[in-house]
Amino acid sequence: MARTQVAIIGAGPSGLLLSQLLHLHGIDSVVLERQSRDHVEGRIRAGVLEQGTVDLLTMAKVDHRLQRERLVHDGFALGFAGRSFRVDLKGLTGTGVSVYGQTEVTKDLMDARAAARSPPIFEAGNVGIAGFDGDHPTVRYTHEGRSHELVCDYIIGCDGYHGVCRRSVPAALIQTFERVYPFGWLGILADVPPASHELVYSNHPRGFAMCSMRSLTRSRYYVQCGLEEPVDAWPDSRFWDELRLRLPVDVAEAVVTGPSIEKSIAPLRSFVVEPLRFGRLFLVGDAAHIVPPTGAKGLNLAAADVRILYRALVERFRTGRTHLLDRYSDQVLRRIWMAERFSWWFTSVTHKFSDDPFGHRLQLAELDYLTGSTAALTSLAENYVGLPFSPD
Ligand code: RFL
Ligand code: PHB
Repeated sequence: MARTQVAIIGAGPSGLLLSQLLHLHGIDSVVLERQSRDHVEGRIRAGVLEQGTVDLLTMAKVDHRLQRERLVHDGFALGFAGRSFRVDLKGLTGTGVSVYGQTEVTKDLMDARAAARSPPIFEAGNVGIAGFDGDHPTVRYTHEGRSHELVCDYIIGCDGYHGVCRRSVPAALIQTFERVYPFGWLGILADVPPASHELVYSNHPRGFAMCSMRSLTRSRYYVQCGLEEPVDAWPDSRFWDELRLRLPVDVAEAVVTGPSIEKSIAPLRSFVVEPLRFGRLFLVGDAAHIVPPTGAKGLNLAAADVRILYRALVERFRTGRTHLLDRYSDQVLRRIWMAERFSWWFTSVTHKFSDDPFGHRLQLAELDYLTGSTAALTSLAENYVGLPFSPD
């Protein structure tokens, strides 16, 4: 039977970042991951980092490549009613955002954990957690055909929306809040230069579209699509045609097409559970909350949870005091609900919700108001770049 101080389930960005920060503070952890390293590194997901997330990655000493390769964006464009409007993030808030893929963040963290001779245990099967309502939680799993048991002080569920940790909590102790949207995002990645040097979010009567990027030679584009549509119904040519129809004309004309190197459909969902602590089990990141990707908040919110939790764990192991752990759930839920609100709102004003001409007119009025009001724009900008953390 093995022992560690903190057992972390899931080697996504939350689990890896928590493990790395704990390691830098002399706290020992084991990360168990269901998938292979290649699988985890190959998932194409988020692309925008708030400055608070960059700062945390710097604290975790995994910002070497990030500082060199990130693209700093001081604004983004909103397309609607045939026009395009720039949101000057830097001018409105004093800060911008960094474009650097989640794939790269994950790779940097994996490299750091491997360099510290503490890589995750990949392809850990049948992970089961127990005893978190008492003083001696345990994690059971199988690896390379053998069964293992890990005894620990705390279990941290960083295992995403489909993970095992949240599902291990008795139903009577946990409350779920959810909103499912009647559409998804079809995303493609292509090795072509981006159509615009900044991101573009476009409200169009045919549905939402957006332009993002991973580098100056790799573009990421999305179009709103039906939930029932198979990816096969979207050959590249159809995707490029639909994208151009939905973008402001100047952006559409600048789109460079090419073969997709990844294409997938993600459903949109808002989801939160409360609380996030159950005795010696804590939920972090997508295991506890999901936002629709419109506000680019998913990964940043996961990092914000880690920021609060690692300090609470450091305090507990240094002094024995649990007051910060006791506050974790309430503290992170405030920020989570603000991000839920913003992501829901930004989705609501940019997407097509069935054939609803009245609703579409309201969206246009809201966007029109935004472009004419510094107060409204500042609200959008301060949420997009990430709300400030309370002083440490
Ligand atoms: P992750 O990244 O889902 O990592 C969870 C890890 O846990 C593993 N796991 C298990 N391991 C062991 N035993 C089990 N029983 C396990 N069950 C699961 C999984 O294999 C996985 O490796 O959660 P984490 O670390 O909290 O990170 C959160 C972010 O990944 C997430 O918020 C964002 O990627 C959300 N998201 C996006 N966010 C954005 O800001 N912009 C985007 O464009 C964007 N696109 C996306 C996304 C999420 C997606 N998902 C989850 C389907 C696109 C997709 C497709
Ligand atoms: C992305 O680059 O994948 C991305 C960027 C911003 C978003 C969503 C996705 O709001």
